[in-house]
Amino acid sequence: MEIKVMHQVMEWNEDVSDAVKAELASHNVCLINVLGSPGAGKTSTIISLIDRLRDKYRIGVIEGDIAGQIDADTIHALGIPVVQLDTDGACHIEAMSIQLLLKEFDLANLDVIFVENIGNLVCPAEFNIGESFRLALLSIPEGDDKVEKYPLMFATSHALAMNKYDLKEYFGFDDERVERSARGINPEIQIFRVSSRDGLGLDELTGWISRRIDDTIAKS
Ligand SMILES: Nc1nc2c(ncn2[C@@H]2O[C@H](COP(=O)(O)OP(=O)(O)OP(=O)(O)O)[C@@H](O)[C@H]2O)c(=O)[nH]1
Ligand SMILES: [Mg+2]
Repeated sequence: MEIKVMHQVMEWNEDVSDAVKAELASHNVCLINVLGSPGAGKTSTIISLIDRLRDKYRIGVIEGDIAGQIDADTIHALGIPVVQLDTDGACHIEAMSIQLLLKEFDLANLDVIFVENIGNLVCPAEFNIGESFRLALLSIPEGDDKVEKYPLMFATSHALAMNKYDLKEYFGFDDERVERSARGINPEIQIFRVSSRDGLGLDELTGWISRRIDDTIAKS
């Protein structure tokens, strides 16, 4: 019985995800689902990307957290429209929440919405939220075995950014292992080595994201 209920929730989420996609397409808005562990650098990376993309695109942010609004306050201080989604302890965001939150934005005056998903390598990967594409972050201190141990997130993401690359030497992190295991389960995945702290690799990541945004907007 429990499995059947879960199955229905998943199917329902897929329907709502499709509806979110259609609504975003009707307004020419690209939604980017940013995933990764707590502390992987999701907020830091979103801020770095906003900095590099805001002259070209009108950007909004949805901040998912299980409590508080620390990240939303940080984004708000940049003068970017932001909505905090408090999941009340739930470990992921569902499409229905995005559908409701879209009403808080002036979609006619936006090109891009970043969604910072809940810090978690497991649950968020299971739920489509109407995103145009997924960006997964894996930070160096988490270890180079994480793609093998938590494959779904990396199998379903369009890009993987190894963040905190400035710390690589301290952690003996084998980035080739990560690249091999990610390509093994997802041959198309784009892989970037970045540091949101010192800017390494962010121009490449920004260039790829910008092309994906342009493709999405052109298709809608
Ligand atoms: N050395 C280094 N530190 C970083 C880098 N990116 C982020 N940090 C630091 O890592 C910590 C966590 O970064 P956040 O951006 O808050 O991470 P997050 O994934 O948004 O965290 P949650 O929202 O709590 O899940 C902060 O102290 C950042 O300053 C990086 O590239 N290098
Ligand atoms: Mg954050």
